[in-house]
Amino acid sequence: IRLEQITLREIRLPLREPFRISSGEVTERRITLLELRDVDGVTVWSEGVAGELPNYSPEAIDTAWIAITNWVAPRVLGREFAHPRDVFPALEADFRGNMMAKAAVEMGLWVLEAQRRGVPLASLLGGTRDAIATGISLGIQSSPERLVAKAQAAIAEGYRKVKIKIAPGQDIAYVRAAREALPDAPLMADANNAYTLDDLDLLAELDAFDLMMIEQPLAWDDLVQHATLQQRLRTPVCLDESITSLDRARDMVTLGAGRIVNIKPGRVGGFASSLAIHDYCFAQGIPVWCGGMLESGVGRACNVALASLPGFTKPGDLSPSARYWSQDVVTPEWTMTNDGMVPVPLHAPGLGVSVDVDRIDNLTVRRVVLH
Ligand code: OSB
Ligand code: MG
Repeated sequence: IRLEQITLREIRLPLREPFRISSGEVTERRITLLELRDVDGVTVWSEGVAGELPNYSPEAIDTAWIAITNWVAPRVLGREFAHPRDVFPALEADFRGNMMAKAAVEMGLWVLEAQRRGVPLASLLGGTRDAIATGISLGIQSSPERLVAKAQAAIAEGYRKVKIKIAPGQDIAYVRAAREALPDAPLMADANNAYTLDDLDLLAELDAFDLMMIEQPLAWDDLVQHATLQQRLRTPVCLDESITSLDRARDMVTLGAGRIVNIKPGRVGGFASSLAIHDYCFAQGIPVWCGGMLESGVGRACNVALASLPGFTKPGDLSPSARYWSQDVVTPEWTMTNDGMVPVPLHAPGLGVSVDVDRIDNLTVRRVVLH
């Protein structure tokens, strides 16, 4: 595979409702979309997951734009790769971090390879499932009552998991209310780094609510303090932000910093890195699941394909298009069955959905063509 051109765009897609986590709120998603064209004229799409602000990881859409333009694209354009798995090592050689920027291009090359071979992306990645169990990620609500209403509606819609975003002051009362209203539901909490070890006693109170896991309660780049916390908790700690590579997943296991990993391909530099983390966790008996970053239908296709691998044994944050957008940028839009399953598109090559280029043109606020 050899790329001839990358068209980089930013689109703005308004969320149907604001999404609030401990570190900030999003109302309109600024999304990086890439159109990659190879030397034979085959074109495919991919998506970058960096958000407007560097409040999840150090990357943001504006820094990823620079990184893709100045450092990722020049390492990939015009260069022959025998297999997309060779792209990530080429990017890692002399270029640190910037995993979201790397992933946006690296994942595009996997999509390209799938498209060229005429196989679904899920098959190229080694997927074994034809549908993905799906959970909903509920942003912080204005009251426990509103959370309860949303959680009940989600369970009624068929979701297999409800993830409750928490922050200091919006934690125990919220989780307790959800648990009392839904005694048997698969519930979990995600703190997005809102706590420190000073909060050990409070976090230990969450053990009373039989949560599937508590996601990233401590600092975004921490492993050692999470190990201390995991020793105090019965509930499994799941790491998101801290797992930026296979090495960090190994460190998590070595230190006992967590028992579950949320894999987001955008966070770890793309599919090759995601597959390595998946394979390692599978061998170690560590369950993984696929997280989300409020992706459009393009990024969602990548996440759904990845989540079809055998180690993804917990429901992913892979809600259908309508949970996020009044209209997605792909056809067909992503849907969920009434028992909470998102079908993997196994009858079309590549992403398995078609991209609505006219609509994307209308949503585009900046665009650059890289050769
Ligand atoms: O921590 O998993 C997270 C969205 C943006 C940034 C961080 C996170 C999230 C989500 C959204 O939880 C999950 C989704 O895309 O549905
Ligand atoms: Mg998270």
